[in-house]
Amino acid sequence: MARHTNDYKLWQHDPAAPKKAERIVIAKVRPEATAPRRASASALSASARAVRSAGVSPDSPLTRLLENGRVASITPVFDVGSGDGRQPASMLSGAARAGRSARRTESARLVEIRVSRDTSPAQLAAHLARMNDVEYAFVPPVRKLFGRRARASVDPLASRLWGHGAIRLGHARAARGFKNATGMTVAVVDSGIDSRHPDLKGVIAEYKNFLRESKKDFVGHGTHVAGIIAATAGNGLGISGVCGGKILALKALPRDEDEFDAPAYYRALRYVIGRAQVLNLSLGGEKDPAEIDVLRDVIDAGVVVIAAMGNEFEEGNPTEYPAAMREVCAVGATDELDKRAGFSNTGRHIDLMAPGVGILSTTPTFRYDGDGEREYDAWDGTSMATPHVAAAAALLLAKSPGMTPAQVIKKLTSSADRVAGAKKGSASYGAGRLNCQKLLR
Ligand SMILES: [Ca+2]
Repeated sequence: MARHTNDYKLWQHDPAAPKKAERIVIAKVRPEATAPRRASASALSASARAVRSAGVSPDSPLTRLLENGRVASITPVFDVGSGDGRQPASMLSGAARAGRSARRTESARLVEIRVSRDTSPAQLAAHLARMNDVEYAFVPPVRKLFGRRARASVDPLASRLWGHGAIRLGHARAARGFKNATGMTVAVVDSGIDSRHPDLKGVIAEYKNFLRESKKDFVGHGTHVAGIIAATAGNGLGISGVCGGKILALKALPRDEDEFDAPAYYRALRYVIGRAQVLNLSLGGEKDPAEIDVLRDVIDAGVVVIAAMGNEFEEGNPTEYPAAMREVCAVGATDELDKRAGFSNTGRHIDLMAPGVGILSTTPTFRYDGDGEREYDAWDGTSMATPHVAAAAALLLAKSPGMTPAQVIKKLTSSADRVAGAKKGSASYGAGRLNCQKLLR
């Protein structure tokens, strides 16, 4: 069905007002719709100029939506030509460069459509999806974080860093030729980071806030994830991270899930291109075609993307994205006995497991999440497993800089320990539990 329709039954009022995060529609316009076919700029109406600035032809039916008031604005998600899409050529290996295709610009065709108050976003998306000029259109699903404070923790330091032992990090570090990931940058798209934490000082390469709220990490989640990857080792304080690399801290997840801002999230993902070698996504949600396009661009640019399986095994075990993308490394959580944590989602798309129960890491030094334990605390989640693997990927790239994302993921899985009888294709354990000693051998 690609015919334009004027059936205004589409525009019936929704009984339930959509949440703030649901007031926009994301659409991908077809390339042929982006070239204006007539009229100079001065001859165009204000609406036509607005859609043209979004990279859409003024001839497009999208212009009519602006003119009849169904749509408040149409803007490109990415400011093409700005730093957002800068070329990462200097960071790419030959193989990664050769693998780059026309697909690289797919995400440049995404537009954000702000819906007028009396229009139903879901109905508008369905209407747009039927237009010839539009490849897809949808109300973006929210992205939620996959880690939570272990509420009962009374003595967090007692739990220590058992995860480092489980992934054989000490053995890996003791091996001849071991190289810390000091030249590597791991991007953390998350709730922000407490950049003043004494164990994260000097670790953050760049901090960018994509939201309109304060840059502070009010959730604590991003601060916890960052500490697992790169808390300073040997400074006489708290804990140490797995890889000794730098963090590209990108705040794109709000304090309140209802405030989720999909375009801001996409911008944060694409910002990673040319700035980091690994992207940690301790988050997920329902399938989102724009996220898939943006992440394919990121991966085509040579970035290894590691994502959490999700913590809802006991609540129906849903398939979470972006972990379910084939090109993304999907990580589940194990406990100290190398058993799958009860909350850790399963599925055919799982790549491997890493420690994710009672993981001690950095937390904000200020008040966060109501009454969160300050400075250090032990948390549970596939969110905590994922950064163990992201940091291991950075160690592997420090040793072998030319590897492509696909090669890195293959090596992570082929070197994993087949705990609990894990074998290739296991929906519970994937290839098994991360083993840094075998990974870096
Ligand atoms: Ca430390």
